[in-house]
Amino acid sequence: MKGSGGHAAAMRSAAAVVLAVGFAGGNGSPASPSEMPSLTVDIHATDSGMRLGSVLVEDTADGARFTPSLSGLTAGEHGFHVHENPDCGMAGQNAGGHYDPANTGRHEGPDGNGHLGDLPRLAVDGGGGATVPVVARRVRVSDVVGRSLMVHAGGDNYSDMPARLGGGGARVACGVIPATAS
Ligand SMILES: [Cu+2]
Ligand SMILES: [Zn+2]
Repeated sequence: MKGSGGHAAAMRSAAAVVLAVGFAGGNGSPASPSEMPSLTVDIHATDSGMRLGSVLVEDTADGARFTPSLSGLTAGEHGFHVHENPDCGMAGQNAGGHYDPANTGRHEGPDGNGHLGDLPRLAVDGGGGATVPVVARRVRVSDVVGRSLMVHAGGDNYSDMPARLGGGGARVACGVIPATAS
């Protein structure tokens, strides 16, 4: 029976919180905190501008999950990052650098402590399609809204050595991440 009084008190204060939130919310705002935020990013080739598909970004308990539905890429692994600016122009150069809100200046991949935008490599099958989701454990959807998503020509060794930024080279496909999630 120990603690039952505390439980009752907790129930009362929880009820008070619900009441307070109800008043604060006023009439109308359809907040549904049980649903994880998500958004969809349309991806285009940076050279031709052709639409290659999209990437669904969702929060999960393990971090942000990026689920690609892409075609028209080259087979193999590709560097895949969140870049700073919501602009894919100039062959992707307008997107700026890897998103790095903590100003680490380091490319260390998804399990490092460098750029927050360092996502796991994107796997592309022999037919040029990408459908395998990746999860970036340090990232939340709210971190990446209003940025851009980039696919590089080459892979990513999650290091600045021997080549900077994982060595992925050219920016072949890009999409602007919407400014708000739903
Ligand atoms: Cu990149
Ligand atoms: Zn990086």
